[in-house]
Amino acid sequence: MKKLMFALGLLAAGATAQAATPIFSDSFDSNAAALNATPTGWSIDKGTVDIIGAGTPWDYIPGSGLFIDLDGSTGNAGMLFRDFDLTAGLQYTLNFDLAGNHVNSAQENVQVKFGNVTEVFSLPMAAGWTPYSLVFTPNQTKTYTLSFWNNNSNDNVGMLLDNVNVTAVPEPETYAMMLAGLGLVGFMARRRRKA
Ligand SMILES: [Ca+2]
Ligand SMILES: [Ca+2]
Ligand SMILES: [Ca+2]
Repeated sequence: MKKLMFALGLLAAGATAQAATPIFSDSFDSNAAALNATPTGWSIDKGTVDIIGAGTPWDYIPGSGLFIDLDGSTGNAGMLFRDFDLTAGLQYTLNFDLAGNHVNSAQENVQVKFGNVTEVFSLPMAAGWTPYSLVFTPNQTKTYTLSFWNNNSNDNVGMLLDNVNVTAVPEPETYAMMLAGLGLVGFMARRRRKA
């Protein structure tokens, strides 16, 4: 019985360690292409973004379906954001692809905020899709915001965004707690048999 519980514990911890659970994914391909638009499930603050790509005059990186120009067409780059209910003790990884401004050589930066983590990304003109990731481990279970905000406005051309996804895995400390929990279950099972 003891050996069985130990083996089960290892199995559970191993399986969880390998499997990052997908909790969100958006290729923006299910939207309708439009300038100054809000992709489904997202919100926009401070300005606008464009949904461009396949089937539009602005298919800068063919084969990507639709994607986001983070500087819309109103002279103010919009902050693209959405909320996530995140659980303390899980480690969340945000993955996304950015590409450079494909029209002019203006220096573009995109500020990405994921929960309490903020990082600024920059790519030269016409740079292709570049994968980035941010890791955030909440210390409280609550609603957090993910946002993308292009800083360089006034020219209606920003960096491009596609393939945003979020996965979750338990923190290493959580594995230890899971193992301890399984140990307790084994201990109680043994006690029940003795009683
Ligand atoms: Ca896409
Ligand atoms: Ca634009
Ligand atoms: Ca710009």
